[in-house]
Amino acid sequence: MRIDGGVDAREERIERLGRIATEISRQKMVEENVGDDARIVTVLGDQHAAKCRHGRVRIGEGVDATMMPDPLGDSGWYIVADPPLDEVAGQVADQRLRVRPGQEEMRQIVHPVYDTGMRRTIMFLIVVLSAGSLVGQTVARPAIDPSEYAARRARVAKEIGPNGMLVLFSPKLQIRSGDQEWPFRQSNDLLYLTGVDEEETTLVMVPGDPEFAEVLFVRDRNPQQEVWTGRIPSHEEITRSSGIKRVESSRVARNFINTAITGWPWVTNFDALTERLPPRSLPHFYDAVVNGSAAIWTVDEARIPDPTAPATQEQLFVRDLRERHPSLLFREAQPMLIHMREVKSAAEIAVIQHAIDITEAAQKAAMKRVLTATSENQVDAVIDFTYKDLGTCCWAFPSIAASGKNTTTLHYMTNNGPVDRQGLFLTDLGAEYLGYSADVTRTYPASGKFTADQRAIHDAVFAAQEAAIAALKPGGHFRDADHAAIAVIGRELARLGLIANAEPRQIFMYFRHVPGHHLGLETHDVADRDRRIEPNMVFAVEPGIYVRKNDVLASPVYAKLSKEEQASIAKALDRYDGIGVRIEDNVVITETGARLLSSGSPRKSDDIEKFMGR
Ligand SMILES: [Mn+2]
Repeated sequence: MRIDGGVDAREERIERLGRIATEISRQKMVEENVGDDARIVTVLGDQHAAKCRHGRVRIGEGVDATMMPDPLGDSGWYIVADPPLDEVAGQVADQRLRVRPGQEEMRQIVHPVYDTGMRRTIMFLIVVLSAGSLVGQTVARPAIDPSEYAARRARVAKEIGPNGMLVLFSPKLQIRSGDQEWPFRQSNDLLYLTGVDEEETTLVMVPGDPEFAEVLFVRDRNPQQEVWTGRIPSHEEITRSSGIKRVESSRVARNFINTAITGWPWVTNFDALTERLPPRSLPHFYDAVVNGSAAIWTVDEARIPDPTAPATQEQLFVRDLRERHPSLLFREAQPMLIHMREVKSAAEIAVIQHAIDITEAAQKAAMKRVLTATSENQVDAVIDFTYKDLGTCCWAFPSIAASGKNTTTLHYMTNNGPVDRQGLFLTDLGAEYLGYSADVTRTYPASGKFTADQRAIHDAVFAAQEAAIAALKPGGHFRDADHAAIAVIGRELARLGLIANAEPRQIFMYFRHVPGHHLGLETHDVADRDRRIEPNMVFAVEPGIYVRKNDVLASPVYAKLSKEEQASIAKALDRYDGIGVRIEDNVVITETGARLLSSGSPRKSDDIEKFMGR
């Protein structure tokens, strides 16, 4: 980044930083002093440079930095900078303090965390940072190592046991209209166990027969087809990315499953045959079929039960096998996979953080754009632009860009109304990265300046969110966050005169949804709602207040109130009608509480106004 040094000098500096970082991680337990040209500071979340739009941590010009994530996830990231951060002529933001300290304060931050930070375990180096120019900057993106997919499959193998067979299919392409298809999206469980984001993929695991413990069926290379639809990865490439050694053609997937169940030899190359009647390929599994202990594990249950929906591939598969092989047992794999997916690995948290960073860049772009936009569309457009510009293909869910009264519609997705200059603007956004979702909502004034009434509602929701986040800790339950948020919202609604007293039915007139959910491969990630909170679970926390005057006046709860109560509420409704505020942030559970992952875009009223520059 030292621009005057030229490209060679810069690369040399970055390479040297990489070496320093590697040295530190090797000597982490014994060596605390890393020399005169490097210091370590712990910060939350991602780390980027001053002129970089990601904007989590700002580092002044002329600084190269490299960073390492803390795999334990509770003390954040390590930055090695050159020159040392406390000599940087710029600003470094430490989000834990929710301030953007200047140089003086910076010195105070660096040194205390320097010692404790060094004692943390550092396992790998993720991001080599460079900045100065947005074009051509080299930012290594977080990824999930094939060994991690292998470890997940090993857990599944153990769970389903030697008599089990797990079968997972990728979804078929869906028709949008005519001969146009929707973009392919891999099924989450298949993605979770293989990382393979390809259509026509089937994972079959038969742990009892080691040769076929893991078989992945994928498309073959096909030059004719590749001319039209792009490159198909080779089987070798699939092996490299997934760690699955046995990769076969998708054309023979069902044939293989039938072979395993019927006890035939599985032959793909007849020329190599030396015996007329080769032995069974999967003798152990076949024995289990014969003695009635063979179990087919698949995800049979639909997430949203709908008897009129067309059957999924898994459902058709199970239906077919039940008819033809009545002795087979069928087991639902979903609870096992949910249990695994609820607790995230260090690599998953880094990937989610990346999705969040991109989402927050979009939030900040939206906050700036709304100041001059005349239509919600225009704000939506910079959100999409930001996602793609920062290197992710798409959203995890359709963006909500709502102006004025539309902020009170929970899942508003029309995004084409005019911008109400006096109203609030709400953007509920989630970029998707490597299949993982972010989910961050900000509500801000379209003019850049909150009115007193808008601010009152915004601050009430913020207080509720802070209370909910503070209530999340290992051993607890997500309901604790729910109760904490409701308590604050009830108190605040009563204070604003919008309810007569803080009873749940009255609060429900303004806050109808649950205050959060697990976050992962799904935005509303699969979860066992009764499970206690554990470290490395990731949640979105999203309380809100939505004032819809006519709905409240028409509600049976309102009708039951006394005339005086009704009159007093009606007055408050006139004042706050059309104000909808949701604040949504993402947190990871640590050993002691919850750590904010989405501190890179302003959350508090004052910070929002300051950021919007009005
Ligand atoms: Mn959400």
